[in-house]
Amino acid sequence: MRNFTNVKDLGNLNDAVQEALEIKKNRFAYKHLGENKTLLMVFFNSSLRTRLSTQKAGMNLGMNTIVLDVNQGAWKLETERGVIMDGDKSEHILEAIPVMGNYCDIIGVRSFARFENKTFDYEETILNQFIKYSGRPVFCMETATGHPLQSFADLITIEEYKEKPRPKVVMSWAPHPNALPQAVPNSFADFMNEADVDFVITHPEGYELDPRFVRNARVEYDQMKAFEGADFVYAKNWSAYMDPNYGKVLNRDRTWTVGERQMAVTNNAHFMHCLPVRRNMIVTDDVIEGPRSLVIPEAANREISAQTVIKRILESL
Ligand code: AN0
Ligand code: CP
Repeated sequence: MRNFTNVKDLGNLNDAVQEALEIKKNRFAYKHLGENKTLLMVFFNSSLRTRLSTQKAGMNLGMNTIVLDVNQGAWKLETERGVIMDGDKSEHILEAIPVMGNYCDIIGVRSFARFENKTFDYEETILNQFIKYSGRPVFCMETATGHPLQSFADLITIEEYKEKPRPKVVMSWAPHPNALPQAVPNSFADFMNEADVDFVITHPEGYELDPRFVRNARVEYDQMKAFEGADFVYAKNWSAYMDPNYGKVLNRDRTWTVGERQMAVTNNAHFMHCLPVRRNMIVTDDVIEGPRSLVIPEAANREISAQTVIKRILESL
């Protein structure tokens, strides 16, 4: 694998999950692969899990890791070509990227949607600039439209906890005070559409996601109906995708907050969320602390998804 930007880069998904589960049994088995190799992780946005789990994954593989927080200590970067740089940006990303490429063997990028220009976001302009100009393999650590390392970890978690061959997985919108990206729900839909699950998406009207990610998934506007018989509930907030409301918060309706009322109609479902989560907006204290909550094992599997991806990239160098 050269670059990792979406589910298709993993090839056969079942094989990828099995490989991840093998790695989990002995995470130091490939320590020789990364010897004298450097992983650079570039963050344009905050992170707890991605930062720690990906760094740990690189170390498990014997790599040296460098982390750059672009907005804390680096020069402010211009990203649009053709701009007269007489403002507050000291450096252009078109120089910064090849310079970064010189100091490493693999680059991970975190760069959220900006909601200023839907085309700029949905063409994955920043991620593609890294792919084109760094001269290095690049992987997505949540960029404008996707978070495949998260969804891969989610799928590994579902594989570990499922109690039937083809579980019902329901992804539910839930309220949040701020405008969040569609990256996590886009990727989760992408992975669930490829996995052997019965996949349902539920959200209020106006929160329809990009049809390229939804594909043939069932969309149910009645949250209680969607939750009936669910084996896994995957909660997430996202801002509107559809024009003219792209990037907007349309409502903060807390009847959508996942609580005992909704969980009661499920098949004793496991609760999932990628974290960070706002309690009593997205999910109640009782549900996230309850015995069916998987938020901690899910986060733990971020190390495993990252290690599987970095291992495959190292093998292709
Ligand atoms: C981000 C998001 O919703 O995309 C990161 C989640 C992994 N969440 C926040 O910014 C709160
Ligand atoms: N789930 C996730 O990617 O968390 P961070 O934003 O803390 O990395």
